[in-house]
Amino acid sequence: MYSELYPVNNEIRRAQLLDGLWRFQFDPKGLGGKEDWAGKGLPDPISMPVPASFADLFTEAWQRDYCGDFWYETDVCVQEVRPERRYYIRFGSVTHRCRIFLNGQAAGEHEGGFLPVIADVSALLRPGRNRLTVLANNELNETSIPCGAVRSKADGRKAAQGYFDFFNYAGIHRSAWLVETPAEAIQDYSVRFALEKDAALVTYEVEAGGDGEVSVLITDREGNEAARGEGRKGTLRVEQPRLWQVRSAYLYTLTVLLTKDGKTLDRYDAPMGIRTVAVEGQRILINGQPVYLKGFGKHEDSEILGRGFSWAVAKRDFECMKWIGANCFRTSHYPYAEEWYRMADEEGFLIIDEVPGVGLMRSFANFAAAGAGKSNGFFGDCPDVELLQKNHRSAVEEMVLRDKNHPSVIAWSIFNEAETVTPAARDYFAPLFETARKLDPQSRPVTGVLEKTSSPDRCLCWPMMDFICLNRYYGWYISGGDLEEARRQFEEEMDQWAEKAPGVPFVFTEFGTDTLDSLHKLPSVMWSQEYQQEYMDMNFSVFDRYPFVQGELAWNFADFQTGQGIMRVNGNRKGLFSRNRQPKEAAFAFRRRWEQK
Ligand code: GCB
Repeated sequence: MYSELYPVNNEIRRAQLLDGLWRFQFDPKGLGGKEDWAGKGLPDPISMPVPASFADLFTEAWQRDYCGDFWYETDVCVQEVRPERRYYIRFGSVTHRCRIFLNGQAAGEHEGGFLPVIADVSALLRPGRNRLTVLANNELNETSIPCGAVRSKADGRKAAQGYFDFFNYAGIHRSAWLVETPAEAIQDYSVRFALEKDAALVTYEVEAGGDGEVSVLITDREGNEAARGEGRKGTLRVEQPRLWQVRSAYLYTLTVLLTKDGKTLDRYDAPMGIRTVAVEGQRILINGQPVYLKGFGKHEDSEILGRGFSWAVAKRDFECMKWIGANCFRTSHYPYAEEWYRMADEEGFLIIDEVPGVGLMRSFANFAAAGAGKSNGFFGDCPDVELLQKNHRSAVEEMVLRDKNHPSVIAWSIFNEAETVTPAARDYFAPLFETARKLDPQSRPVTGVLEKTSSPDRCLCWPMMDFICLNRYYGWYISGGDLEEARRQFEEEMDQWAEKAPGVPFVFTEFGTDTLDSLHKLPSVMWSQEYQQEYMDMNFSVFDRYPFVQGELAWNFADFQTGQGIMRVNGNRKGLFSRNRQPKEAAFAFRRRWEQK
């Protein structure tokens, strides 16, 4: 695996941003390989912005719903190529899989659409103009995550069918870079913390190529030295530390230096927040203090861009989340662009970081059937469970490697609403939980998100979890329109959990109602603004009855795009904010509650 370090520019490293207007071509017949489009150039390209999903830029349905191979191409220009340097092409993600070519030569490939793609192009890059080509594919199947299928239509078109409730957006969703490092470079680092009365111990480990000497330096916000050390591993002492606190972040700078014979070979600077995370009894602790998680399950989703990253959208989302009094979000249902985590580090937000382990359940529409407790198996009859698990494990490994140093990340989520009631599911998940535990230097809690079928009497996977995440829709998928009956059923289940898993914190990672911002009705009906509020009040009163409930992440932060169907009105409308990030009425009630909580 290549270094996942986020690209930086300094006196040694170069990171050239390749975002902009690229050339693009759909390849429904899969001709590009045979005709050597990578070698000869795309025969009939149109222009395409990067980063963005391609789907919502077009005006024709076949383009929006396109499923299959598609190509991107651009020129990468460099002044010189030096033998003592290494050159990498790096994408924040390409959805769902891709192959990279430089000047017609294969440079790398990646499976999975939500984590970085890195290709070493040192041997292929030439001074002057280079042609960078990406062959991408957005088909879904049951061996890669997220899971889904491809249906072939009579006219030869393919249609992606996700076993999940979000639009199957695809494209180059995150920034593209040409990264240049020295040949002997800093590859990776990790930090973990222990707090003493008036000091913090920062234990670090650096991976670097060659036999150069490593030193690390911690500086505070004013640029004063807080600690310094020599060697590839060690423990540093920061006296009177300013801790990274929830919604009150303090970031030091960690500088890693690689030197040889007094000469600096490489340098990497990164923000560093000093904080600890632990689960103790029924509580989640940040810096030893209990924290109640308030916030949302989100999506990377906005008008026009689809799932493409935008600093402006992210900024607006953080402002809305601060306004409403949130302190946490889950990256449902896949790891987000790294820039989200950098902003969360700065804003003091907590993140439950989730792999795309979604759709691992056989049911007519996973979210609906699951919400009503009607799933039936998956791992027993999935075509190649070993390959699925291998891809799932790679996603866990890459996510932990990428995100392990972010103070905002407080937990890893291994799946959303998977089948968890069979021994096959338990055998499938146990090693994935293990992988996250083994790789995380900060030993963060590991969790998974349970839907209704994963009930206290049937779920076999909750004992793997450090805290238990529940998605519950009493009053929507269950007893919709009758909140009294819904409350009764909800409390019945909670009483069972109280008995089954005493001493474990619970976090609600989903609860919500589809709500149209245009609909008012008295007395309330499902889909109205009034119903959303009454539903939320009922949920809040249940959460407040059970002291082991340690968080409430509403579904969803904002309305978001899904596939078409009889269940969705141009997307999922469970947002507390509309898709263009304006509050629905219930958002004000959340704000009042969260200001107090
Ligand atoms: C769920 C899923 C989520 C759906 C949501 C819903 O349980 O985890 O992806 O969007 O329900 O609104 O149905």
